[in-house]
Amino acid sequence: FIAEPKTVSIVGCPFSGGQHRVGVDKGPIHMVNAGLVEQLRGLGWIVEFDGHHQFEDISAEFDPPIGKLKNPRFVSKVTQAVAQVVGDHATRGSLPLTLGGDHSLAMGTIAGTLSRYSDACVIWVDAHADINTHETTDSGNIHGMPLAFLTSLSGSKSLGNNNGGQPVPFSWLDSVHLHPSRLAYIGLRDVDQGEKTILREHNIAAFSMHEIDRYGIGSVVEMALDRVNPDRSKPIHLSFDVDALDPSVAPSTGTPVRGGLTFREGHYICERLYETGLLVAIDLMEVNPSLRDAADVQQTVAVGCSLVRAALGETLL
Ligand code: 4U7
Ligand code: MN
Ligand code: MN
Ligand code: MN
Repeated sequence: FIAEPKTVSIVGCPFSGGQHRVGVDKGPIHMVNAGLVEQLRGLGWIVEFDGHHQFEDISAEFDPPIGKLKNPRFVSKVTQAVAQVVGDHATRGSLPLTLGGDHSLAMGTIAGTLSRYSDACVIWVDAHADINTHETTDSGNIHGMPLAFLTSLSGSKSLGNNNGGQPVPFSWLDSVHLHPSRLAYIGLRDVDQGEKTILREHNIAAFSMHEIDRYGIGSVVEMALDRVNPDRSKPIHLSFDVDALDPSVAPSTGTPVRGGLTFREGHYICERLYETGLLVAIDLMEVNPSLRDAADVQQTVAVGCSLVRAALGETLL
């Protein structure tokens, strides 16, 4: 495949239905207002700004929980639309850059990537594993579950078939299967007990902050690639949750966890993935400009833009 599209398509996803805090839907607008489009043009990319997508709301009244899952119909509908948009950009040979919004959106972005690149692997940079199933989730927040749906540990069938004659939420994902051997995590430090069992049982490549302390970020990224992309030949989807960074670096996010990646460690991951020439899609998720004071918000938005620039080649000499 053409390793490096020269066009990047920015997909703004002002969506917060996968969790309960207000404000994460404002993340994309802040990143674009900070000048991201111009910054990427400055790196030599053709930049298409595909707008801030307006998602038709399904009000809570018509979207009661299914089991523990909150807003299942809304999240399903939005992520299905995102999958279509991202898949279309990828199919046209452009690199989709999706700005979130909460991390449930990655169900859409990764499904979209897989529709074009069926052999793609996923590097998931996050404090959290986001692989709770309909059974293991405590919070019921779907932003903690996208990888369970993508790997088919959860799915429409596990939600039963009682949706008043309407399609069961997430049935659009029934045909999507990200094999667990195609997934590698970097930056984990807050993984729920049920998730640890899943990572172990499915032998998923998981590099926590402990491994980063032990081996250094340079070795950890190679170890992650060795697991999911040993020949460095498969397309790579990078899904970056800004809470992977330490809260002192990226304070304005919904579920901060201390002990995270430094500014450089976060950037190194992006730089190294760019350098492989294999990146085909990028997500930058969970920037929430409503949670902290103006200076913290500005810092978090700026770091988000900076990570994206690093993933698109800024820091390579
Ligand atoms: B994020 C959590 F219980 N695991 O399931 C859950 F700790 O996209 C957090 O990584 C999920 O920010 C965090 O609710 C989702 C919790
Ligand atoms: Mn997270
Ligand atoms: Mn599936
Ligand atoms: Mn996440």
